Amino acid sequence: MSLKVGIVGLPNTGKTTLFNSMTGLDQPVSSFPFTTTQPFLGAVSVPDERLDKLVSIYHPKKVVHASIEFVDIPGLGIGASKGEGLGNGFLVSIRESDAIVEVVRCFESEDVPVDGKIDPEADIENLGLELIFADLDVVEKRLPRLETKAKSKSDKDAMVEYDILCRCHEQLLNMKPIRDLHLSKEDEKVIRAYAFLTAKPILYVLNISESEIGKEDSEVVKRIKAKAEAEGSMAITLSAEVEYEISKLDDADKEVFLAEYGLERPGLNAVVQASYSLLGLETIFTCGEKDCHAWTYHKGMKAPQVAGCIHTDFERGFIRMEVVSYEDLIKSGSEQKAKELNLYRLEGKEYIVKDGDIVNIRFNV
Ligand SMILES: Nc1nc2c(ncn2[C@@H]2O[C@H](COP(=O)(O)OP(=O)(O)OP(=O)(O)O)[C@@H](O)[C@H]2O)c(=O)[nH]1
Ligand SMILES: [Mg+2]
Repeated sequence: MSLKVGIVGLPNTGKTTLFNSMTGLDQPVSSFPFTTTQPFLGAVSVPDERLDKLVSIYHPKKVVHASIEFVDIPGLGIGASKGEGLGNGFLVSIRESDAIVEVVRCFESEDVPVDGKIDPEADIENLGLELIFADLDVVEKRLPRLETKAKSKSDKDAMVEYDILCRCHEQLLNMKPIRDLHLSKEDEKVIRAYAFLTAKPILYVLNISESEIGKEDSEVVKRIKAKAEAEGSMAITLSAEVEYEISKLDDADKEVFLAEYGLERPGLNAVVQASYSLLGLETIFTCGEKDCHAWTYHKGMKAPQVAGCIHTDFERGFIRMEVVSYEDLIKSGSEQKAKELNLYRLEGKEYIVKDGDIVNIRFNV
């Protein structure tokens, strides 16, 4: 399942620093704005403590994490929609993303220049406006033609699409993102092809100063988090620079470093996990002596489709799915014990798979 998360933000907010820490790549970072001039793609494996526990039960030869792709997108300057900075040519990279991680500068640093003062709320507002302008552009180009078709009343689909697009238009004219309309699943489907930027789920990564790590959130951060939550988005704090340093350490040093900052785990884990959940993804596992494997599927999928995420033959020839929940397996301590306790179930084609299920697929092609 190939899903992409676009990392967006104003220039010099720490996007590439974050991208490098997540992917282990080394894309250029500097204190000059617009360092990144081309979108760059990297795969990130999804940290999952459940998989680590399963490995301690099965001792497999191989461990495979689920993974998602992140794209480091060049900074979007204020006025990008009017051609400022690198212009908005990179909006297409955002359009191609399934979800957005917006990096917001909260850190103070004399080495990294900033226009005026550090103002994360204004930055979020301004970047949001750029995306709104871009969507408005798309809607306003499309509406007149659709209106003619819809008003002729002969084309039912055009009438439905016109109605939804008018609602989007009004929302955008009020300078609000389409995401806040909370469209129904059916309506979303009708306008999916437009790939509206402001309709994409968003995670705000608030890039705070090193000295703020582990402390109570500042008032600004509290306000941003509350607003994100109210609109059904998410916001987390981390220091991209510290995350980058941590990512370069081996496991033992990592523990020490994290403890020094009073952190239980790297902030990156939260970024990846939140992105995963914004994308509506969940995980199942297949486990054995050979390998422990995490697989990604869309929340709400039924057993045969989920089986198809592992192998198309599994969907085509699906018979049954043997399932034990993660909690039940861990509680019993081993597969054999779980079987003795009758904790394994046989599920059929209508079973809606649950996050954390450990599965064995029976199929025949
Ligand atoms: N103090 C501090 N500096 C940071 C942090 N994150 C990034 N920086 C610095 O900020 C500058 C910009 O970082 P980048 O990662 O290149 O930022 P970017 O958002 O990718 O920038 P563009 O590609 O130009 O849009 C660099 O000098 C980084 O070292 C942080 O958490 N704390
Ligand atoms: Mg960059």
